[in-house]
Amino acid sequence: MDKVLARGSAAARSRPRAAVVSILAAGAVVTATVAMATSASAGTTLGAAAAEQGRYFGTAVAVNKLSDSTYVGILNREFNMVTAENEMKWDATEPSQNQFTFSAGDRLVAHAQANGMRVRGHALAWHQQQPGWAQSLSGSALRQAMVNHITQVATHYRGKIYAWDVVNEAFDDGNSGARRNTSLERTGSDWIEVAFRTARAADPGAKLCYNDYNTDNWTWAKTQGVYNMVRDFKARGVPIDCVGFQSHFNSGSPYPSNYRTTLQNFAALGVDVQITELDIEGSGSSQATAYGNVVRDCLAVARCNGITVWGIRDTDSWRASGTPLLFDGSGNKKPAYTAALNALNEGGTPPPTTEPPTSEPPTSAPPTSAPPTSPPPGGACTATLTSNQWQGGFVTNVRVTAGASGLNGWTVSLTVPSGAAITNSWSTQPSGTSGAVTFRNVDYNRQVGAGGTTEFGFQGTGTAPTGTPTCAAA
Ligand code: G2I
Repeated sequence: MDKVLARGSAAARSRPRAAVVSILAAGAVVTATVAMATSASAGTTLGAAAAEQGRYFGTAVAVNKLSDSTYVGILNREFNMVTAENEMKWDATEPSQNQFTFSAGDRLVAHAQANGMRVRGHALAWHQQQPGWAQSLSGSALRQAMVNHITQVATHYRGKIYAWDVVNEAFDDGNSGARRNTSLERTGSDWIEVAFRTARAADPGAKLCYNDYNTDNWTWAKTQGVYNMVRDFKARGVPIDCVGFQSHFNSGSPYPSNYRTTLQNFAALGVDVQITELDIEGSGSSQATAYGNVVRDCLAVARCNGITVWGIRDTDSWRASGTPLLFDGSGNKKPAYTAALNALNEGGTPPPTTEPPTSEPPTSAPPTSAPPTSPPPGGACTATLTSNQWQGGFVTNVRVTAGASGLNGWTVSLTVPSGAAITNSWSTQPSGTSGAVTFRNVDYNRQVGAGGTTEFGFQGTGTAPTGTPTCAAA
């Protein structure tokens, strides 16, 4: 990681270049040395050029190709972010329930760390590429399996992932703008926010993204559906940090002229945006133009963190016949490569922070809840419950609001109804699973400022608790 960032732009951006300039004045030749305030120096690879702009340039990697020297040569030379094309998906990491295999994903993380690259995690919860055992589950059993999967995988990779695609492709194609009807959706419409809260609890340092395709055109119903969900999540304090735009472009779903508008509008919700699976079918100058446009659009949006292409050579692509990538089958740079590199070197709007992070991710979670809408209560704290009940199970979110003195540790006590049992919880340590249960803060949500709020949650079988729990300072 350090290697790439060292190649990056801090010095280049701030260092004025000395140039020897000949000036013809009044018939005399005067040679003067002037300091020119130039833009950053041109990067000669995608990764270096992106780093000059405070961005990354990544690719999807198939781990079984790490023995192909042409492939690895391009990977190590050009890219400073990697995504596992398949190796961190549910079917790959949990082939039998609660038995995890991380070997292929671990190989990619090791390769990335050894070569100064960061890693995007893909994907924790998705209706596709589920193992057979998960495909046969439904309702609370599937919900619980999803929560366990996210917890185990995100915990295994804790501290090593730049951003996770927590939920992938949960919206319908077509004109409804509605959520996709999947077995996950049928566990309760809050499954997406449960997934995000679970991921935050397991790896508080990773950015948490929602990732989808056909969300690039601002006028499309699917784009609007995702936008409304993200707006709602931000308003309610669901821990979402970023939105991934897969950007698989072809004649049926071409690069839209309003792409930049889409990125800007999402960023204005207070999330980062990332281009996560870029490929553009075509060839020659039209393909090159589209690649250049995508790069310029990302650079124009301060919160666009970077771009990942979905493979290295055309022959590596899931859509190989559409020749959608930056290198041909022999590993030669295509016109699209040159267009992307040139667009990176043109520069754009700097990101909000001048440099990408150079240190380990923070160990405490960023705030996840919205500011209070009412004045702080008189006592130490109050707690309110919001539950989603389905047949046989429930998810309860608890919002803790600190009183005028703030909190340095807290407990919330309630009674789980008879016959019900807690099966999983996040952002808290419960004293038990049934009857009278006290929930204690975890490290990262111990402190709550005066009038501030924090949230935790739990999932269970049976009937959700109701009423107003007792909240106390600890
Ligand atoms: O479909 C393109 C991408 C759309 N967004 C989510 C991505 O995760 C998805 O990636 C593709 C991979 O590029 C393919 O490589 O996801 C496909 C599965 O949905 C991947 O294809 C699978 C094949 O279906 C399997 O038969 C094969 O065993 O790749 C596997 C490994 O080669």
